[in-house]
Amino acid sequence: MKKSIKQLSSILKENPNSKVIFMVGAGISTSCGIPDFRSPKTGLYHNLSKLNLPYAEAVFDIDFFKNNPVPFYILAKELYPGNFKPSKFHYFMKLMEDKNRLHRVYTQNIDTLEREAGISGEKIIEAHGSFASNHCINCNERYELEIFKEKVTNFEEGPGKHDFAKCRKCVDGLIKPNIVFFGENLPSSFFTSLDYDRKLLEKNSDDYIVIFAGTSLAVYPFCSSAAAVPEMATRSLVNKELVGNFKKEPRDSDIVILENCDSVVEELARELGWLEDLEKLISGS
Ligand code: CNA
Repeated sequence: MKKSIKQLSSILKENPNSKVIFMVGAGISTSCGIPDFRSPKTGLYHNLSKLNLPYAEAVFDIDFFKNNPVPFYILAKELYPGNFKPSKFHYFMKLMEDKNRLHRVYTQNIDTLEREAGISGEKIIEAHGSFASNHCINCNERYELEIFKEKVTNFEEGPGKHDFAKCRKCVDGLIKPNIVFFGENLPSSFFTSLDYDRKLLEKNSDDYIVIFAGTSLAVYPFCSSAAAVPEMATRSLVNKELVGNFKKEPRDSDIVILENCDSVVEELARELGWLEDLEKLISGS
C-alpha cells in the first residue's frame, strides 16, 4: 500500500497545478455506519431479507415502488441524511478543495455526506440524486426536505401507515426523494459535466488524476467510466477489492490500492504533509 500511496503523492507533489476528479461509491460511507450494497454479509442487499422483496434491487426499482413503496420508506428511514457523519475520506476530498486541488466529485451515493463535509455544491455531481429534495412521481409537485424527512423518520409499518406519502396536489401520486431508481433517468448535469471533463482530460491529461474509490463499478453509468478515462491520464482505484475495468483491462500506469479508503487517505495526507490539516477539518477546529 505504501508504495502506491507514495506514487500518488509524488504525482500530486510534482505537478502542483494538477487536480483530482473523484468518482466515489458506497464504500466511502461504510465507516460512517451506512452499509454498501454488495459487500458480503454487511451489504444492504444481504440484509434486505426482512423486507420480503422479490429480489434485492426491487427496493430501488421505480415500477416496484409504484405498487409497494413500503420497503423503500423503511430503508429511507434508516438511511436518512442527518443520522450520519462524514468519513475521513469525505473530509480528505474537502481538504483537496481547500488546497485548490479538487476538480470535481462524482458520487453515486445518496447520503449527501459530501455536502455535509463542506465540499462546495458546484464541485459535486450527485449522479444518483439525493435525499435533499422530494417530488411526487405522478404530477412532479415538489416537497421540501424537512416536511418529508419528518414524516419518513416517524414512519411505522402497517395498513394505511404510508398515506403520509400521498401527494396533496394530485392525491394519487406517491412522494419520493429525488434519488434515481432503477428505471429512471440520471440528472442531465451528470452527462454534461462528464462530457466537459472528458474533453479536459483529453487535452490536458497531465493536469488531472481520476481517483475511483469505494465503488464496485457495477452500476451504470459508473461501470463504463473507468474505461472512458483517456489512456494518457492517470487513474487510481482505492477500494477493498479489484473491480471493473481496473480488473478487466489494467493499465501499466494504474495506481491500485486495495485497502480501506479511510486508511489510504490518512496515509496520503501524511505523505503530502497535510495530516494536521485533515485532523483539524475532522475535529471542526
Ligand atoms: P457497491 O456496489 O455496494 O460497492 C461498494 C464497493 O466499496 C465494494 O467494491 C466494496 O468492496 C467497497 N468498499 C466497502 N467498504 C469499503 C471501505 N471501507 N474502503 C474501501 N472500499 C470499500 O456500491 P456502489 O457505490 O459501487 O454502487 C452504486 C450504488 C450503491 C448506487 O446506486 C448508490 O445509490 C448505492 N448506495 C449508496 C449508499 C450511500 O449513499 N451511502 C449506500 C448503499 C448503496
